Amino acid sequence: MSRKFYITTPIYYVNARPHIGHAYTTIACDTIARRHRLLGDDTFFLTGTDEHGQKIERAAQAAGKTPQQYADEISSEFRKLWQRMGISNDDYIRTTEERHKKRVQTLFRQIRDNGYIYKGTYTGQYCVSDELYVDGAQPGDPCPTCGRITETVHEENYFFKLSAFQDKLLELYANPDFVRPETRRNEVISFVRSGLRDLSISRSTFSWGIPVPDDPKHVIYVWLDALANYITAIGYGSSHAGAQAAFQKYWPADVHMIGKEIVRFHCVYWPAFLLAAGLPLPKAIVAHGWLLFEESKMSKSRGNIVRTETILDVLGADALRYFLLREVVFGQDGSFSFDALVQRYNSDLANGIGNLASRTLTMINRYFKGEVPYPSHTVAKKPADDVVAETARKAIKDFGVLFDQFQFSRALESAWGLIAAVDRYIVENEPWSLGEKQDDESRARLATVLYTSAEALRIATALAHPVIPDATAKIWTQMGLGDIKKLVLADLAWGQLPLGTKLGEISPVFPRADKSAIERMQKMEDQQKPVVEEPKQDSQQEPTPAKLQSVPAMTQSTDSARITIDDFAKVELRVGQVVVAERVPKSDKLLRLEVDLGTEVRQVLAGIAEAYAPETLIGRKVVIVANLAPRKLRGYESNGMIVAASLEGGKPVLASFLEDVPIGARLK
Ligand code: ME8
Repeated sequence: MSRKFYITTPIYYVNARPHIGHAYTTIACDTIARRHRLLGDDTFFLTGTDEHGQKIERAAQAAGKTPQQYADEISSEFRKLWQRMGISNDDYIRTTEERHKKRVQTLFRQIRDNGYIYKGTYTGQYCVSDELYVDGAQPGDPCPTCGRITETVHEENYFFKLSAFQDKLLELYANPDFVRPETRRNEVISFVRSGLRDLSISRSTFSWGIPVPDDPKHVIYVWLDALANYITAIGYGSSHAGAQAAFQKYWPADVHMIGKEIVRFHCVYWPAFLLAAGLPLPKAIVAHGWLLFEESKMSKSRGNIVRTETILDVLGADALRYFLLREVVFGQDGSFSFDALVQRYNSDLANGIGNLASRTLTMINRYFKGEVPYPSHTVAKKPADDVVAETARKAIKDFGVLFDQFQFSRALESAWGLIAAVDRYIVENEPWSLGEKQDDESRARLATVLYTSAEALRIATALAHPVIPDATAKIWTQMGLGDIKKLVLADLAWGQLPLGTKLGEISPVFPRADKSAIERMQKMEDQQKPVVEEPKQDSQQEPTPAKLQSVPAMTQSTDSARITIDDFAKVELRVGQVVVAERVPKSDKLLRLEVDLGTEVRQVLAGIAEAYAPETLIGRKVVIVANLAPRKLRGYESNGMIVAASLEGGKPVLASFLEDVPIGARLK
């Protein structure tokens, strides 16, 4: 009887378009799901979008749309991207779907009926970006997770008796497989040991959410709503027999895969909700690290994202899948760069598996009329043949063990170790020289060398299939082996390549990428960023305004120091309005500002406290460098820079306008 296997990604917020950070988790899960299907497991792979809550409501407002319109648009972008990438999810859940909403209400009722929900009043700080109640924070304090300023919430809420689960949760963490990797498990243990407070699980000051059953003034806390997707999608709370059977079959999940920033929600809140509802717990929660770009976490708010589409257009989905799983040590943070991507692509895909396939199959075509030759077991057999077979056997074993421990990088290393071994074997055995000779011994040796190479290629291809499904499916067909989906991975062993197999048509699977691939991808990404129009070549027109920061009179600008209009276009200067200004404790110079840019409110730290009293700045329009990488100053994240002239002695004077200008206007 086949085993069941249920794996989930987080459901992604619809306040941002998908980027390769989201693709990373989805690819990892897709790869695991594919491997389980090949192993014969009855596999269910779920992904979707998280569409309720204050953050989405505000993002929709800023975009001038209703939350539903907004969610529809972005959710469909995620869905289309996964389709384009060939992601093999079995369902796609949206939290605004009726099926989800009803079932979340059922879950709420169940927890309430079991005595774990009570009404109270919450006064405290809330981070809208993380949709997180920040215990112990004071008004004006930054969120410990993202550094954004928290908001004060004072409202009547429903509370969940989280404190009742402290001991039970600690018992759960005794199982080392429940939270992985170890570092995350330790973090969770120390968080829970430090004491759990009851959790507010409803909000009443906005309405974009699922109404609390029997009290629709409240909407259910977005994290309870979102986490429940893992059970609602497979039929929890449904009255249909089919859905109930699916829930019985697939729940509990085998793996919830997440990024490390949402560990607390998954490893503390989620199991507690399930325990309160009397439901079984997931078997493992696996947290990976962050993809970094230009040294900070890739995210929309930092403006340092790389779109997946760019890589798909230039190198294809397999290249991205391989790169992310091979290059990033799973569990740790990893940097993304186009240079590294192209380098890996060329060394491991074009020159690695791609080259092995084309050279081996081309020689079988040339010397054996396209039929897999019979190896010799007698005169033409050499110890080197057995070494390749042994390397392949070890790769099959190691790949499985490492992969099942989520060590994708090392698993791929073992499969590519086999490819490197065959490459060396081919060089040392020179099949092209053997092919020149007509004597029986040379022919027999040639047959053995090509059979050995082809068999090793088949094994590497089978192992790599879940990671690079398109290319391996092509190699499989080129080898004359038919549909790779029919492969039974559990039976994979050396020596199964049928003799005399007629090869299919051969074509390169990974054409080499040259340097222009990097430039093309870079350019495609730059084009996505807001562009400044070129000034018209009109002699009557004023030149581009002088720099806003004052330049000491002595500074000579030389040609080499000049920048092009494209360089200038990279700087996004916008008009913002100060909505909050306050001194930063223990700093004479710094003010903490919250600046409304029309589409969002940014926290910016500015070194202007000696020149401006904070209260004089409220309501003032300022110019802000909006696309500056964020940095931390005295524990606060500063997201942008206020532009000021710097006078002698360093006194700053804020840039301002004589005419009224709308918030958000771009300077160019
Ligand atoms: O947190 N590196 O949604 P989200 C690696 N809706 N992974 C990244 C990443 C990066 N730079 N950026 C995003 C939410 N991710 C909630 C989840 S689940 C019940 C609700 C991936 O849109 C990673 O998996 O902020 C991370 O946990 C997830 O996207 C966060 O997506």
